[in-house]
Amino acid sequence: MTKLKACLAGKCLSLAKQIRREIVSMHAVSRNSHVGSSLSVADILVALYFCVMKTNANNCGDKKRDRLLLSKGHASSALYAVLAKRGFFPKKLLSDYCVDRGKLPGHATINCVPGVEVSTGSLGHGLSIGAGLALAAKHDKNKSRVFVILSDGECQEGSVWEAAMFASQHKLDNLISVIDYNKLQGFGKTKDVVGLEPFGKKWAAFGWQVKEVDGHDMAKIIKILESVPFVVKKPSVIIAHTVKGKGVSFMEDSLAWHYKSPGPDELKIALRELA
Ligand SMILES: Cc1ncc(C[n+]2csc(CCOP(=O)(O)OP(=O)(O)O)c2C)c(N)n1
Repeated sequence: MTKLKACLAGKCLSLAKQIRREIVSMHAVSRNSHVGSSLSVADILVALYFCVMKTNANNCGDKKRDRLLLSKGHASSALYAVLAKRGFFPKKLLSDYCVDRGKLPGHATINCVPGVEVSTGSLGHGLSIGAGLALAAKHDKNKSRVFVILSDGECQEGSVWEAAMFASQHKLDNLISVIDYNKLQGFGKTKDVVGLEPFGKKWAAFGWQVKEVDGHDMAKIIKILESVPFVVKKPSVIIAHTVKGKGVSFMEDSLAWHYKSPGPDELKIALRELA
């Protein structure tokens, strides 16, 4: 890795820590669920918005921008925190997250603030929307790319696989799916509910080019995201191995923190660990 790349990855790691601090603080105020889901995906979002995507606060309406669809829309606190840090809207709005009359709903909602591309939260829709946007970009001979972040539990839904077939049929190499594979869903371990393995082979069988990565190793995430499409005329999928609740010891890999939100003492410990 060059010195410059190492420096960039280091900067992103520090940004991800700041984002995690915002996330736990937002959940402590709103007392909303899904803090673990947001901590899980923080590194991926930082890498995309700060290193990889051609998207910024000034090109929100530009047809040629890269787009990010957070299909696991219940992790909206992570998306809002990253968008605020990237300058899409003032950071003070984060205190509006999921509170009465607040501007930031608990599931990612289009038009609530600049930068949210699509409303999500009903799992299983993001990849279809992404495939449609990617196909439209191809028709327009527009080089913009569409990144869709899926959760593992969501990949149990048939609609994901319909979109996967459609994308390879149409050779959508401008569509990139990143799977936040934290191995926990709402009611237990993914492998005990409906197992996904052999996961990579399934995507490959649906015509996607597959790579796997440690979803918390910033340098590796950036490197792999920068190398898309992996193959011309094929959609790319990155299976990112992650830990739900990453960064806060008592939230890590704990089903309870899919639902719980930190009280004042837990917030203090979490912020200390994320210092
Ligand atoms: C279609 C649909 N069914 C149920 C839910 C309720 N729900 C919210 S999060 C979640 C599961 C979360 O697990 P996973 O999808 O693996 O995401 P993670 O939080 O682990 O990233 C469920 C079932 C939903 N949002 N959408």
